[in-house]
Amino acid sequence: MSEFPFSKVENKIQEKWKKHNVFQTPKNPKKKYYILEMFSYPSGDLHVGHLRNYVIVDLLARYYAQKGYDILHPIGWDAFGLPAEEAAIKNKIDPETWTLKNINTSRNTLKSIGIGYDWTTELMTCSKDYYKWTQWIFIKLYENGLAYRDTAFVNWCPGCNTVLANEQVEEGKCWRCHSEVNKRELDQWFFKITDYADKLLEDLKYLDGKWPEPVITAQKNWIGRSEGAEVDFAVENSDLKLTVFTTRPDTLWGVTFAAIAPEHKLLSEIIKNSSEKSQVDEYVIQSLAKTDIERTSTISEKNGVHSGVFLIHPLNGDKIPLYVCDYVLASYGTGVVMAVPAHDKRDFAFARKYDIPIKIVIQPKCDKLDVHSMENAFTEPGIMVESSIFTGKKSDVAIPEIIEYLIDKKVGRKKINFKLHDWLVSRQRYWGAPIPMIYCEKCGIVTVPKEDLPVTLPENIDDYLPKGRSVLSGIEHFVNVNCPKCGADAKRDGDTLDTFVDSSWYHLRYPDVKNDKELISKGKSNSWLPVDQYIGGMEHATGHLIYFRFITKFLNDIGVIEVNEPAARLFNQGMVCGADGSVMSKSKSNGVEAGQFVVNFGADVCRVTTLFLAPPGKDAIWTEQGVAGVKRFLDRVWRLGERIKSSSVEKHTEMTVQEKDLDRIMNMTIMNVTNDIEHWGFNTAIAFLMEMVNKMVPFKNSNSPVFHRAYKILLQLLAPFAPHIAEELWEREGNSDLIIKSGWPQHDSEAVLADSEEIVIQVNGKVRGRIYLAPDIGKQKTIEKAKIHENVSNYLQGVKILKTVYIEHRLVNFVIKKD
Ligand code: ANZ
Ligand code: ZN
Ligand code: ZN
Repeated sequence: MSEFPFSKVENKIQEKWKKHNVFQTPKNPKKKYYILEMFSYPSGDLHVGHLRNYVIVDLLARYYAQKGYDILHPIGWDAFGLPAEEAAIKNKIDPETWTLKNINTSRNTLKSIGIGYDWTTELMTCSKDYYKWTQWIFIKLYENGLAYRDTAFVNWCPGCNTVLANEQVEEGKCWRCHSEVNKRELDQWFFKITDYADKLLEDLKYLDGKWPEPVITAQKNWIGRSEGAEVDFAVENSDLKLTVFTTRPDTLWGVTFAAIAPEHKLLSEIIKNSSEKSQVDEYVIQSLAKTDIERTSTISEKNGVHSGVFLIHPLNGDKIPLYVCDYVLASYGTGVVMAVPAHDKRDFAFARKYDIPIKIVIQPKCDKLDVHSMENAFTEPGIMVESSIFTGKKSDVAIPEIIEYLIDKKVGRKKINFKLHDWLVSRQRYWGAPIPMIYCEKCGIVTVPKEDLPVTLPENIDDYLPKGRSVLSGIEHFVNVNCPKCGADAKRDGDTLDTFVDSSWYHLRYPDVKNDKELISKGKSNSWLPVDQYIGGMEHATGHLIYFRFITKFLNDIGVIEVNEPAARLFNQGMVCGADGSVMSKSKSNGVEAGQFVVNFGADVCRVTTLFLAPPGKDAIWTEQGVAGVKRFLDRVWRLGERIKSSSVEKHTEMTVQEKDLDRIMNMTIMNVTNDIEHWGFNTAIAFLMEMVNKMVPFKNSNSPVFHRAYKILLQLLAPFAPHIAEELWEREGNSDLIIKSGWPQHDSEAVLADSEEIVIQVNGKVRGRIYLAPDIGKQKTIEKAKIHENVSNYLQGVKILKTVYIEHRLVNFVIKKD
């Protein structure tokens, strides 16, 4: 039995595509579709797990192209960053050589599986004509007051010898090398992303239903909006005051102590004459060695020391002892907390431990609390007691009135806080975009003039090893410059930018990669933005995906682009695991090397296996049986092609019973495959194609016009999944044009309707999907099928289904609880 001769065919077809320039981006798109996978890190050898993302994106690009859309499907490399540098230090080659070599390897693999990129768009963040614009964005942010320098306690990774952004610290450890992160006080550059906190949160509503719910929720929590008040407390025997942030101004009369963060800027000033100074100093040193997680963990016991200083309650004049406590974070709110043991669990435990008085100011409606018998804080709303003029009021209702009262007395104000912090962007490492700033003794901080951009990274340096200070700051010919304003001797900034800055805007460059006058022209921006479909891993929910939205919004605000969100739709693909069940990775050596796999089995087997393993959103296990099954399928398609080749088409006559059956199956397949592609059911789409082939193989009459038509349709439907074999067989059918230009088949609803019915699936009354089922399938099966529908299942993840409405032959509606 003959097999698909992939090694002969695939190369030839790739050459044919190249000759026809099929994947070139159209100049003036009418119906545009911009599809993008998350930026690739050039790690060199790719394993088949890496390919999932590329293959999914390519499938959609080809599908939409076949449907007549104008496609932008670009490729580029997130080429700066630590791994290149570490490899350089280890192997004594420079990071650029290492990076370019790796890009070359990855690029060849992607070419060998025939991904349809427009290679003229290829960009890399380490090239001068790219990072020129990264630096330009930095300067624009600076000019708009959104980039600033500040001394701050920052996350320091001793393993990487550099600072990290909050988003790069995972459970107190470095996201890259997993060293324990500690705090260091350093002068650093920040982007003021907090100015965009409100917009980043507000605009999530536009992404509802278009971005995965877990990403939206993760962003909401990360931004962490919290409404409350700031209240000023005077420091006793001093002119200083401390401001607290509280979400519970209704508990103000119950404050019995206050707590300040160990890193608070005023702390040393406040305790300078205190009798407790030495014990506070010691406590501060201990706290800084801890991670934020350790400090705020709900299981560890809260501790602190008395500062020896008292605050004055702004409303009743009480003397309030001030403690220094490491559970108070300097980076949130004001770094000072008014503590109300009766109504806050943490304060309650602390008060019991240090024997601090507890004062009840909110009573439950029915019960009556007593300080001595209380076993925990009462944190619910209730009726205010012993609270001056507010006594007797409902606590939650009184909050706005209390804030008015504070404003009136000039001791407080309404305040909205965000958990989101400003984005720390300077790094002390070599392999990144230099920060385009100059320090002049006379002029202060001066930006590099636009015509002098890019500030290029010095090449061939002796030592890439950071020594607790920036690598670049040790390179004389780099740091010493003349001030662009006054000409005097000045110094360049020696830090480089976090690579997340590079990847925050790359999607804006692809439509206009060659433009050396602007980041993107108005015309290109209007033609192509935003990205229509973005695809990548869930792990970027609160890092890259927040930066990417922030920079897009900023560039929109200063008129560079017209869009306000970077990507209209987002899809999170799952991971690919090796045969051992754990995620494929180089370090675990459970990866199947992609280049070699393609040599052994061919690109199409590789693609279809990847897509057939599991729904794209779920994790999948790569197995040899999976590969073998797919190979068998493509070989059968190939043999169908040989049968067709040696047959001739009969004149159309009245359809036989078998022909009617095949015609119906063909129409069902068109409908199901189309529907599944649109709803992320690539694996089930392949299953439908397999079923169709299974029906065609035993079909007796090779000369039947219906058989020939079904075969043609099969090739068209198969093309986005297995483009090489489909193209070759299409050519053998005598078609002069490429299959991608042949259009997408339409099903004949009458032929289909004869046998199945459409069921609409809703979640809370909104249509989230459709399935086609045999009329006699019954209630239970229908509901089961509806639940696992790819799109619908996204909405049902982690929520409680309160009720399932079923209307026979028509509809399933899941009523869920949303919190
Ligand atoms: C008094 C109070 C009484 C509070 C009460 C709560 C309950 P969210 O919702 O997360 O914004 N807080 C303020 N700044 C803090 C900091 N830097 N580190 C640790 N805790 C801090 O929480 C705000 C509440 O967390 C604030 O309201 C404050 O305690 C505390 F019955 O003030 B509250
Ligand atoms: Zn590290
Ligand atoms: Zn100057």
